[in-house]
Amino acid sequence: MNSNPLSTRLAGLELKNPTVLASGILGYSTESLQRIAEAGAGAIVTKSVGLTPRMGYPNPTVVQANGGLINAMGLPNPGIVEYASEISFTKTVITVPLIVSIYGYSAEEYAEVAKTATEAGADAVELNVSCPHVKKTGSEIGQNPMLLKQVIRQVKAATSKPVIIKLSPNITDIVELAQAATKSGADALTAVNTVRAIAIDTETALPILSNTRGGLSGPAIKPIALCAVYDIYEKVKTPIIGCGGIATWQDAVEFLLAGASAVQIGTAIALRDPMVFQAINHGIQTYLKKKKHRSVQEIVGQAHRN
Ligand code: RRO
Repeated sequence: MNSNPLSTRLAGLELKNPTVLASGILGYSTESLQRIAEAGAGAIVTKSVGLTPRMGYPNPTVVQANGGLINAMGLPNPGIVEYASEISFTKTVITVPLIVSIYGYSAEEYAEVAKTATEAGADAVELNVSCPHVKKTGSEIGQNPMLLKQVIRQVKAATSKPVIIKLSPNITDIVELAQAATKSGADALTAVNTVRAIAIDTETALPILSNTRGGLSGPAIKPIALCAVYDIYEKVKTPIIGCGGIATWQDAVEFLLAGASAVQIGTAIALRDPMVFQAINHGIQTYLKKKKHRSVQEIVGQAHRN
């Protein structure tokens, strides 16, 4: 038996612990991703990258809200051709799985980006089909089961690596999308991306973000994300990665009990610091010991036992 109680398997990936860097928080550079790996993350997800470079939106792109952050970065990225060499270099430096988040404006584009990322050394791809505020990609794809299926099928044909689907909470029934993703061969589901939100400046009497609307992350969305994980776990067998407002070990354990096999941490790094990974892992381990569990895998979905 594996003697590390925190180790877990997820969509064919071996993780030394169930905490994962969420997409979008620390960008692309090897140095910042290495810093998170050294802080104790069990895997790393990059910021989303597409086929061609994108500038993103002008400032302001982030505004603080009660219990979180509202962002509308607008998918700034260097494009996969430019980023491929950084993926290869990052792989020579970090020892935890590297998951490359990708987006596209069509199924063909998603597939092409997935292929290039895989050739560059990605251990898995996470499909961003849930960015709440960029037109013709993100949630415009992920809110439509037919389009979502096409994208996943083409990506699965383009890569032999695990394909993870990041779902949007901005939908009536997230379980329907989770089922569509599962039918098309998704290896894991990340639940959830940010919640559509807005902030207004009373002085200027205008929205604060240059894009007007953005996505809310952080503790304010934790109960929404937790409910999404709970609902999906009831109906779908595909492994789930919980994401949304996880800042403490108690948050992480709640997501595991709801049915997540791993958790992603994002805003807590921005609002606190990367050491949050160590604190969360230490807390999970102490909890497992206290409750006499040998492995983190034993508590996945335990809240469903009645
Ligand atoms: O870049 C963004 O503005 C962004 C993305 Br791609 C996403 O998936 N979720 C989000 O809140 N912001």
